[in-house]
Amino acid sequence: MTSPRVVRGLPQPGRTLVMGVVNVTPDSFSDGGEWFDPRAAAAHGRALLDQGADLVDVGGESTRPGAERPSVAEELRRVLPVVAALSEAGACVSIDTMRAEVAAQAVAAGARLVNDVSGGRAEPEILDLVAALEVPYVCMHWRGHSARMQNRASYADVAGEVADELAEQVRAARSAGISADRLVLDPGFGFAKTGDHNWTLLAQLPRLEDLGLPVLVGLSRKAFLGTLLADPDGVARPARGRDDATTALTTLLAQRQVWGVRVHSVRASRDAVAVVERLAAEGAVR
Ligand code: PMM
Repeated sequence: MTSPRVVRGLPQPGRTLVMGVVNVTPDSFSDGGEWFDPRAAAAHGRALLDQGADLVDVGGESTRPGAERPSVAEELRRVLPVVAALSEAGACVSIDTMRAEVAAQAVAAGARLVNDVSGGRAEPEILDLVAALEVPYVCMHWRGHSARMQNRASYADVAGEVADELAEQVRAARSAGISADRLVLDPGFGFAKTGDHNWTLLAQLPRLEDLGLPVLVGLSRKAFLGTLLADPDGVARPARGRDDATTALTTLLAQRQVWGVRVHSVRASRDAVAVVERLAAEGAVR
């Protein structure tokens, strides 16, 4: 079964959506520091739009394992000007935050989607807020903050447990009043998961799709790709060298008709989706 591809309030291009990443952080594993200045971050977001991003995901907290959390005031200082500038430029902006206060102010500044990597577990009141604001919500599988999450990477059946725990998070979101047509699921690759867990979960994605909601996948530049592409001495490929593998994954995921992919290299993923769509029109894929 493939999951639905329509989310109320978001673009519906009839193909896999490409969400571009704008991390306004000093320390993200993938691009840490590069867009820390809000003006640089907004310019980067505009460049991602030019490359064809359907959504631009703005985040002010690094979720790298072991990262320290910024204060609420600092997170707001990082993201608000970027959300405002990109919304003004016509982008469909997503706010990547676990905090209700940040989500509220970002939506007031123009964000149209709340991407909560804790899926309501860090601050359950974010669910009430999202329900009241009537904005779409990404509910990601999560077992704890970055400082401790890798201690919780233990599963007997990773896909089954992630699906069950996500279903529980979705129940909480639904009972807070978020409508089903505004919900997106995300398996949370790399969050309380080892590289092997990521591969198994990716291979068994249909088990999450069986929950009947659109699925967003964030695999871009993640560590398990660095391990896969390690040099002959076993040294992991650095984050920047993982974009081609990321694009290969986008191709496979577009063929599976997932709702969206969250990536750093937008043009490459948009090209991959275009290729899949063109071949699908010939009846050659799926
Ligand atoms: N990964 C990161 C941050 N935010 N949001 C969603 N929905 N899914 C993800 O997999 C996800 C996320 C960490 O990656 P980054 O440092 O490249 O932003």
